[in-house]
Amino acid sequence: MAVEAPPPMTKAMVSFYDKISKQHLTALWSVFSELITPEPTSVVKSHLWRYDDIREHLMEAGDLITAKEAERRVLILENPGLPGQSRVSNSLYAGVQLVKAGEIAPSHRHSQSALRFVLEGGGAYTAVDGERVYMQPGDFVITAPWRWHEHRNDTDEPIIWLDGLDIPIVQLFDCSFAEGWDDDEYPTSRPAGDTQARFGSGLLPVDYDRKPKHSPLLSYPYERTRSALADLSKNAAWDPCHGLKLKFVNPTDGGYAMATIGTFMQLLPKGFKTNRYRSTDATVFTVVEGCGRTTIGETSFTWGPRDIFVAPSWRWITHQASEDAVLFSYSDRPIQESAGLFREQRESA
Ligand code: 1HN
Repeated sequence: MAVEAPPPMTKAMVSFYDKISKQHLTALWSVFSELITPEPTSVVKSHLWRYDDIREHLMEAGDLITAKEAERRVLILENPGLPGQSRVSNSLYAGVQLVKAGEIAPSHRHSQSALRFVLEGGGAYTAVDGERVYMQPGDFVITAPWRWHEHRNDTDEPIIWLDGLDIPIVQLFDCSFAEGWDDDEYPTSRPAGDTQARFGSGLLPVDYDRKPKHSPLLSYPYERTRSALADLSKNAAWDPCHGLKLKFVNPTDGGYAMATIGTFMQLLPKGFKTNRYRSTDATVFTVVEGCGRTTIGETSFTWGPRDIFVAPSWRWITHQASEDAVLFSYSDRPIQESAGLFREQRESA
Protein backbone atom coordinates (compact mmCIF):
# COMPACT_ATOMS: atom_id res chain seq x y z
CA MET A 1 0.00 0.00 0.00
CA ALA A 2 1.37 3.38 -0.94
CA VAL A 3 0.97 5.68 2.01
CA GLU A 4 -0.06 9.07 0.73
CA ALA A 5 1.00 12.42 2.15
CA PRO A 6 -1.97 14.33 3.59
CA PRO A 7 -4.08 16.12 0.97
CA PRO A 8 -3.40 19.85 0.59
CA MET A 9 -5.22 21.99 3.10
CA THR A 10 -7.88 24.42 1.97
CA LYS A 11 -9.31 27.16 4.14
CA ALA A 12 -12.52 25.17 4.43
CA MET A 13 -10.58 22.15 5.67
CA VAL A 14 -8.70 24.14 8.28
CA SER A 15 -11.94 25.49 9.67
CA PHE A 16 -13.46 21.99 9.52
CA TYR A 17 -10.52 20.49 11.47
CA ASP A 18 -10.77 23.32 13.94
CA LYS A 19 -14.49 22.81 14.40
CA ILE A 20 -14.35 19.04 14.92
CA SER A 21 -11.37 19.28 17.26
CA LYS A 22 -13.61 21.11 19.73
CA GLN A 23 -15.71 17.93 19.80
CA HIS A 24 -12.58 15.81 20.30
CA LEU A 25 -12.64 14.48 16.75
CA THR A 26 -9.82 14.30 14.21
CA ALA A 27 -9.93 13.51 10.50
CA LEU A 28 -7.93 10.34 9.86
CA TRP A 29 -6.76 11.53 6.43
CA SER A 30 -5.01 14.50 8.06
CA VAL A 31 -2.83 12.23 10.22
CA PHE A 32 -2.80 8.92 8.36
CA SER A 33 0.76 9.16 7.06
CA GLU A 34 2.07 9.95 10.55
CA LEU A 35 0.23 7.01 12.08
CA ILE A 36 0.98 4.36 9.47
CA THR A 37 4.56 4.77 8.34
CA PRO A 38 6.14 2.54 5.69
CA GLU A 39 8.85 1.71 8.21
CA PRO A 40 9.76 2.71 11.78
CA THR A 41 10.54 6.42 12.13
CA SER A 42 11.69 6.46 15.73
CA VAL A 43 12.50 9.65 17.61
CA VAL A 44 14.69 7.46 19.82
CA LYS A 45 18.36 8.34 19.37
CA SER A 46 21.42 6.14 19.51
CA HIS A 47 23.40 7.04 22.58
CA LEU A 48 26.31 5.76 24.65
CA TRP A 49 26.83 6.45 28.34
CA ARG A 50 30.41 6.07 29.60
CA TYR A 51 30.51 4.06 32.79
CA ASP A 52 33.14 6.33 34.35
CA ASP A 53 30.85 9.34 33.94
CA ILE A 54 27.80 7.55 35.35
CA ARG A 55 29.87 6.22 38.24
CA GLU A 56 31.19 9.62 39.18
CA HIS A 57 27.69 11.10 39.38
CA LEU A 58 26.32 8.05 41.17
CA MET A 59 29.02 8.32 43.83
CA GLU A 60 28.13 11.98 44.30
CA ALA A 61 24.48 10.93 44.68
CA GLY A 62 25.77 8.49 47.30
CA ASP A 63 26.84 11.47 49.41
CA LEU A 64 23.54 13.29 48.92
CA ILE A 65 21.00 10.60 49.77
CA THR A 66 20.94 7.15 51.34
CA ALA A 67 19.53 4.12 49.53
CA LYS A 68 16.76 4.00 52.12
CA GLU A 69 15.82 7.67 51.76
CA ALA A 70 15.80 7.37 47.99
CA GLU A 71 13.97 3.98 48.10
CA ARG A 72 16.29 3.21 45.16
CA ARG A 73 19.37 5.32 44.46
CA VAL A 74 19.39 5.24 40.69
CA LEU A 75 20.45 7.51 37.87
CA ILE A 76 18.06 7.02 34.97
CA LEU A 77 19.54 6.69 31.48
CA GLU A 78 17.26 8.95 29.55
CA ASN A 79 17.18 8.74 25.79
CA PRO A 80 18.20 12.11 24.28
CA GLY A 81 15.24 11.81 21.88
CA LEU A 82 12.79 11.38 24.79
CA PRO A 83 13.79 14.03 27.33
CA GLY A 84 11.95 14.02 30.65
CA GLN A 85 10.29 10.67 30.00
CA SER A 86 12.48 8.40 32.12
CA ARG A 87 12.96 5.98 29.27
CA VAL A 88 15.88 4.67 27.31
CA SER A 89 13.68 3.69 24.37
CA ASN A 90 9.95 3.94 23.70
CA SER A 91 9.25 0.72 25.57
CA LEU A 92 12.05 0.32 28.10
CA TYR A 93 13.63 1.89 31.12
CA ALA A 94 17.31 1.76 32.07
CA GLY A 95 18.99 3.02 35.21
CA VAL A 96 22.20 2.50 37.12
CA GLN A 97 21.83 1.77 40.82
CA LEU A 98 24.27 2.13 43.70
CA VAL A 99 23.98 0.34 47.03
CA LYS A 100 26.86 1.41 49.25
CA ALA A 101 28.57 -0.79 51.82
CA GLY A 102 26.23 -1.36 54.76
CA GLU A 103 23.13 -0.07 53.01
CA ILE A 104 19.70 -1.52 52.45
CA ALA A 105 17.17 -0.54 49.79
CA PRO A 106 13.86 -1.46 51.47
CA SER A 107 11.40 -4.11 50.37
CA HIS A 108 8.62 -3.27 47.97
CA ARG A 109 6.78 -4.83 45.06
CA HIS A 110 5.25 -3.59 41.83
CA SER A 111 3.72 -4.73 38.56
CA GLN A 112 6.81 -3.77 36.59
CA SER A 113 9.37 -6.48 35.86
CA ALA A 114 12.99 -5.73 36.59
CA LEU A 115 16.30 -7.14 35.55
CA ARG A 116 19.59 -6.37 37.25
CA PHE A 117 22.84 -6.71 35.42
CA VAL A 118 25.75 -6.42 37.83
CA LEU A 119 28.47 -4.00 36.71
CA GLU A 120 30.72 -3.59 39.74
CA GLY A 121 31.17 -5.05 43.21
CA GLY A 122 30.09 -8.43 44.43
CA GLY A 123 28.69 -10.28 47.41
CA ALA A 124 25.69 -8.05 48.05
CA TYR A 125 22.28 -9.60 47.60
CA THR A 126 18.83 -8.87 46.37
CA ALA A 127 16.12 -10.86 48.14
CA VAL A 128 13.10 -11.91 46.08
CA ASP A 129 10.07 -13.01 48.09
CA GLY A 130 12.44 -13.67 50.97
CA GLU A 131 15.13 -15.64 49.12
CA ARG A 132 18.56 -14.06 48.95
CA VAL A 133 20.29 -13.94 45.61
CA TYR A 134 23.98 -13.08 45.94
CA MET A 135 25.31 -11.07 43.04
CA GLN A 136 28.61 -10.99 41.15
CA PRO A 137 29.65 -8.91 38.12
CA GLY A 138 28.03 -10.16 34.92
CA ASP A 139 25.16 -11.89 36.75
CA PHE A 140 21.69 -11.37 35.30
CA VAL A 141 19.09 -11.30 38.07
CA ILE A 142 15.30 -11.21 37.65
CA THR A 143 12.55 -9.64 39.71
CA ALA A 144 9.27 -10.86 38.23
CA PRO A 145 6.09 -8.76 38.61
CA TRP A 146 4.61 -8.39 42.09
CA ARG A 147 7.50 -10.09 43.92
CA TRP A 148 8.71 -8.51 47.13
CA HIS A 149 12.30 -7.39 46.72
CA GLU A 150 14.93 -5.54 48.70
CA HIS A 151 18.66 -5.09 48.21
CA ARG A 152 21.29 -5.30 50.90
CA ASN A 153 25.02 -4.78 50.79
CA ASP A 154 26.83 -6.24 53.80
CA THR A 155 30.21 -6.12 52.05
CA ASP A 156 32.87 -3.38 52.34
CA GLU A 157 32.50 -2.28 48.72
CA PRO A 158 29.78 -0.47 46.83
CA ILE A 159 27.76 -2.53 44.38
CA ILE A 160 26.55 -1.01 41.11
CA TRP A 161 24.23 -2.58 38.59
CA LEU A 162 22.19 -1.77 35.51
CA ASP A 163 18.43 -1.92 36.10
CA GLY A 164 16.23 -2.74 33.10
CA LEU A 165 12.48 -2.42 33.59
CA ASP A 166 9.37 -2.52 31.42
CA ILE A 167 8.03 0.71 32.99
CA PRO A 168 6.91 2.34 29.68
CA ILE A 169 5.07 -0.85 28.69
CA VAL A 170 3.20 -0.91 32.00
CA GLN A 171 2.48 2.82 31.51
CA LEU A 172 1.08 2.13 28.05
CA PHE A 173 -1.37 -0.39 29.45
CA ASP A 174 -2.12 1.71 32.56
CA CYS A 175 -1.65 -1.23 34.86
CA SER A 176 0.87 -0.04 37.45
CA PHE A 177 0.43 -1.21 41.02
CA ALA A 178 2.97 -0.87 43.81
CA GLU A 179 3.24 -1.21 47.56
CA GLY A 180 5.88 -1.09 50.26
CA TRP A 181 6.55 -3.63 53.01
CA ASP A 182 6.35 -2.29 56.57
CA ASP A 183 9.89 -3.36 57.45
CA ASP A 184 13.04 -2.86 55.42
CA GLU A 185 13.28 -6.58 54.82
CA TYR A 186 10.71 -9.14 53.85
CA PRO A 187 10.98 -12.24 56.07
CA THR A 188 13.37 -14.92 54.88
CA SER A 189 11.33 -17.64 53.21
CA ARG A 190 13.85 -20.03 51.69
CA PRO A 191 17.61 -20.58 52.01
CA ALA A 192 19.81 -18.87 49.40
CA GLY A 193 20.31 -21.20 46.43
CA ASP A 194 16.98 -23.00 46.86
CA THR A 195 15.49 -21.77 43.57
CA GLN A 196 18.75 -22.38 41.72
CA ALA A 197 18.72 -25.99 42.90
CA ARG A 198 15.09 -26.51 41.92
CA PHE A 199 15.22 -24.99 38.46
CA GLY A 200 18.78 -24.16 37.50
CA SER A 201 20.49 -27.47 36.82
CA GLY A 202 18.57 -28.87 33.86
CA LEU A 203 16.21 -30.48 36.37
CA LEU A 204 12.74 -29.59 37.64
CA PRO A 205 10.84 -30.85 40.67
CA VAL A 206 9.16 -34.04 39.41
CA ASP A 207 5.57 -32.85 39.71
CA TYR A 208 6.24 -29.31 38.54
CA ASP A 209 3.88 -28.68 35.66
CA ARG A 210 3.35 -24.92 35.75
CA LYS A 211 4.37 -22.77 32.85
CA PRO A 212 5.03 -19.44 34.53
CA LYS A 213 5.32 -16.47 32.21
CA HIS A 214 8.61 -15.58 33.83
CA SER A 215 11.50 -17.91 34.45
CA PRO A 216 11.32 -19.33 37.97
CA LEU A 217 15.09 -18.73 38.16
CA LEU A 218 16.11 -15.65 40.11
CA SER A 219 19.63 -15.46 38.72
CA TYR A 220 21.73 -16.49 35.74
CA PRO A 221 25.28 -16.36 37.13
CA TYR A 222 27.95 -15.03 34.77
CA GLU A 223 30.27 -17.89 35.61
CA ARG A 224 27.94 -20.28 33.78
CA THR A 225 27.09 -17.91 30.94
CA ARG A 226 30.76 -17.18 30.31
CA SER A 227 31.77 -20.81 30.27
CA ALA A 228 28.94 -21.63 27.84
CA LEU A 229 30.27 -18.93 25.50
CA ALA A 230 33.87 -20.08 25.93
CA ASP A 231 32.99 -23.73 25.21
CA LEU A 232 30.86 -22.83 22.19
CA SER A 233 33.57 -20.57 20.81
CA LYS A 234 35.80 -23.64 20.41
CA ASN A 235 33.30 -24.82 17.84
CA ALA A 236 33.60 -21.41 16.15
CA ALA A 237 30.13 -21.49 14.60
CA TRP A 238 30.07 -17.70 14.30
CA ASP A 239 26.95 -15.96 13.12
CA PRO A 240 28.01 -13.25 10.64
CA CYS A 241 25.64 -10.70 12.25
CA HIS A 242 25.95 -11.64 15.92
CA GLY A 243 29.19 -13.49 16.56
CA LEU A 244 28.06 -16.02 19.10
CA LYS A 245 24.77 -14.90 20.63
CA LEU A 246 22.65 -16.71 23.19
CA LYS A 247 19.33 -15.81 24.76
CA PHE A 248 18.45 -16.34 28.41
CA VAL A 249 15.54 -18.76 28.69
CA ASN A 250 12.84 -19.89 31.05
CA PRO A 251 13.82 -23.52 31.78
CA THR A 252 10.18 -24.57 32.12
CA ASP A 253 9.21 -23.76 28.54
CA GLY A 254 12.26 -22.60 26.57
CA GLY A 255 10.76 -19.12 26.14
CA TYR A 256 12.38 -15.87 27.14
CA ALA A 257 13.46 -15.56 30.77
CA MET A 258 11.11 -12.60 31.22
CA ALA A 259 7.68 -12.12 29.63
CA THR A 260 8.25 -8.54 28.52
CA ILE A 261 12.03 -8.23 28.20
CA GLY A 262 14.32 -10.41 26.09
CA THR A 263 17.87 -10.77 27.40
CA PHE A 264 20.92 -11.88 25.47
CA MET A 265 24.66 -12.42 25.82
CA GLN A 266 27.03 -12.43 22.88
CA LEU A 267 30.70 -13.05 22.31
CA LEU A 268 32.60 -11.22 19.59
CA PRO A 269 36.13 -12.51 19.20
CA LYS A 270 39.04 -10.12 18.69
CA GLY A 271 39.03 -8.69 15.18
CA PHE A 272 35.48 -9.88 14.40
CA LYS A 273 33.35 -7.44 12.46
CA THR A 274 29.66 -8.25 12.16
CA ASN A 275 27.63 -7.89 9.00
CA ARG A 276 24.96 -5.22 9.10
CA TYR A 277 21.81 -6.25 10.95
CA ARG A 278 18.63 -4.47 11.91
CA SER A 279 15.56 -5.44 13.88
CA THR A 280 12.44 -3.76 15.19
CA ASP A 281 13.40 -4.12 18.85
CA ALA A 282 15.29 -1.09 20.16
CA THR A 283 18.06 -2.65 22.24
CA VAL A 284 20.12 -1.65 25.27
CA PHE A 285 23.65 -3.07 25.35
CA THR A 286 26.26 -3.13 28.07
CA VAL A 287 29.82 -4.28 27.74
CA VAL A 288 30.82 -7.08 30.08
CA GLU A 289 34.33 -7.62 28.74
CA GLY A 290 36.54 -6.20 26.04
CA CYS A 291 36.62 -3.17 23.79
CA GLY A 292 35.26 -2.38 20.37
CA ARG A 293 33.18 -0.15 18.21
CA THR A 294 29.52 -0.22 17.23
CA THR A 295 27.97 1.67 14.36
CA ILE A 296 24.22 2.33 14.58
CA GLY A 297 22.85 4.07 11.51
CA GLU A 298 25.05 7.13 11.02
CA THR A 299 26.45 7.08 14.57
CA SER A 300 29.55 5.28 15.77
CA PHE A 301 30.69 4.62 19.34
CA THR A 302 33.83 3.06 20.74
CA TRP A 303 33.19 1.17 23.96
CA GLY A 304 34.89 -0.53 26.85
CA PRO A 305 33.83 -2.45 29.96
CA ARG A 306 30.56 -1.35 31.61
CA ASP A 307 29.70 1.30 29.04
CA ILE A 308 26.01 1.24 28.12
CA PHE A 309 24.50 2.12 24.76
CA VAL A 310 21.10 2.01 23.09
CA ALA A 311 20.23 1.24 19.48
CA PRO A 312 16.81 2.43 18.20
CA SER A 313 14.44 0.24 16.25
CA TRP A 314 15.31 -0.59 12.63
CA ARG A 315 18.73 1.06 12.39
CA TRP A 316 21.52 -0.90 10.77
CA ILE A 317 23.99 -2.10 13.38
CA THR A 318 27.55 -3.41 13.07
CA HIS A 319 29.83 -4.38 15.94
CA GLN A 320 33.57 -4.65 15.73
CA ALA A 321 35.67 -6.11 18.57
CA SER A 322 39.23 -4.87 19.06
CA GLU A 323 39.71 -7.54 21.71
CA ASP A 324 37.55 -10.52 22.73
CA ALA A 325 34.33 -8.84 23.81
CA VAL A 326 31.17 -9.92 25.61
CA LEU A 327 27.98 -7.85 25.33
CA PHE A 328 24.82 -8.22 27.40
CA SER A 329 21.68 -6.78 25.83
CA TYR A 330 17.95 -6.46 26.42
CA SER A 331 14.93 -5.43 24.37
CA ASP A 332 11.14 -5.80 24.14
CA ARG A 333 11.48 -8.62 21.62
CA PRO A 334 9.26 -11.15 23.52
CA ILE A 335 6.25 -8.86 23.24
CA GLN A 336 6.92 -8.03 19.61
CA GLU A 337 7.23 -11.72 18.80
CA SER A 338 4.08 -12.72 20.61
CA ALA A 339 2.17 -9.93 18.85
CA GLY A 340 3.54 -10.96 15.45
CA LEU A 341 5.33 -7.61 15.05
CA PHE A 342 8.99 -8.55 15.22
CA ARG A 343 11.03 -8.11 12.03
CA GLU A 344 14.72 -8.44 11.39
CA GLN A 345 16.91 -8.05 8.35
CA ARG A 346 20.44 -9.17 7.62
CA GLU A 347 22.77 -7.51 5.19
CA SER A 348 22.78 -9.63 2.08
CA ALA A 349 26.37 -10.63 1.39
C1 1HN B 1 12.84 -0.65 41.39
O1 1HN B 1 12.01 -1.34 42.19
C2 1HN B 1 14.18 -0.89 41.42
O2 1HN B 1 13.98 -2.65 43.00
C3 1HN B 1 15.03 -0.19 40.59
O3 1HN B 1 15.94 -1.94 42.53
C4 1HN B 1 14.56 0.76 39.75
C5 1HN B 1 12.71 2.02 38.88
C6 1HN B 1 11.39 2.32 38.87
C7 1HN B 1 10.51 1.62 39.65
C8 1HN B 1 10.97 0.63 40.49
C9 1HN B 1 14.74 -1.90 42.38
C10 1HN B 1 13.20 1.04 39.72
C11 1HN B 1 12.32 0.33 40.53
